[in-house]
Amino acid sequence: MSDFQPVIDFIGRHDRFVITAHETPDGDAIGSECAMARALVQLGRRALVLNADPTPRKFRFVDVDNVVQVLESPGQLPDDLERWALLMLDTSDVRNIGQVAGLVLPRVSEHFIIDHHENEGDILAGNFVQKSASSTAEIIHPLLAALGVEIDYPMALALFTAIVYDTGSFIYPKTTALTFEIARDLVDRGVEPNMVYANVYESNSISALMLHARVLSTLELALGNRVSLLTMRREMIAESGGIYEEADQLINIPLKSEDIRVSVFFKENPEGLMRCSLRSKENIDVAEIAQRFGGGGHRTAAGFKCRESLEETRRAVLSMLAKYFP
Ligand SMILES: [Mn+2]
Repeated sequence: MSDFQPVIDFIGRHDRFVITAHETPDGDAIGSECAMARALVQLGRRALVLNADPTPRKFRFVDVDNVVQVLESPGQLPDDLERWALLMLDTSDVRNIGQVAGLVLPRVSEHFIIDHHENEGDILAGNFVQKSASSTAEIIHPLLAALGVEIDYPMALALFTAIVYDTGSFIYPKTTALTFEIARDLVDRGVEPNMVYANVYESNSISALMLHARVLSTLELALGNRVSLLTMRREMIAESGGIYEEADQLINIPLKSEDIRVSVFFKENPEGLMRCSLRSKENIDVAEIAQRFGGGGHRTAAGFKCRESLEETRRAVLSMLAKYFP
């Protein structure tokens, strides 16, 4: 309980909160925000959820109160923003919250971070970063108990979805007995795991399937078939009619081959911004590589925004990985 005291004090000091999470929000970002917003309202506070990017279609079912908005213009912000506090979830890097960093962060009275990523630096003030947690939702669940919040069905659904997403359905390395204890509690509160699975993993469009076919056809192998590379160009998104986020799980496919130890996925969004995602098995620390390029993440799952050309970045990533495959 005492671990949470700084967060409890932060919530005690304020009555209005802007909640945000990282750009291109994922299941953990959206689920954590929805649960936290509802919990704050239960505690008699006001909560405004503002993100840099839209909620992916497959996660909209957890936003039962329809509270998650995209911050597009300063007109959406309350006039008395200096009386509000900012709660940043699922990222500890202010470069990773898009326009919220410029429009909200400088004006609020205080901000606080709840996160589980292995990023270095850029933690400005109060924070609760637990790198061992499988997900931000896994931190929020016991926090809600410490705050005296009664976890209702919408909060349970949001937290369960967040955990399912961030643990790859309870299989990624940070999945622990605590993860299952929390999941058990959430199922006790009415969450149906198959309903969550159907929404998150069986709700893609046909255009997503066509996009997957194109991206998978770019597969290349490097470093003695230990490293795989996938590339999604924005033309592939346009030609297939798919959506950028619909490709986010493809990075896991090469890892199904026993020999592949690292999966690298270059993905260009419709605006032309190229990101690089990295996944690894065993002792290969891809967070370290992502940090060298200004990004971050976890030991086995990390990413960064490409600042150099695709060819240069690709060469640099492969040369950093080469030490693992002498
Ligand atoms: Mn997360």
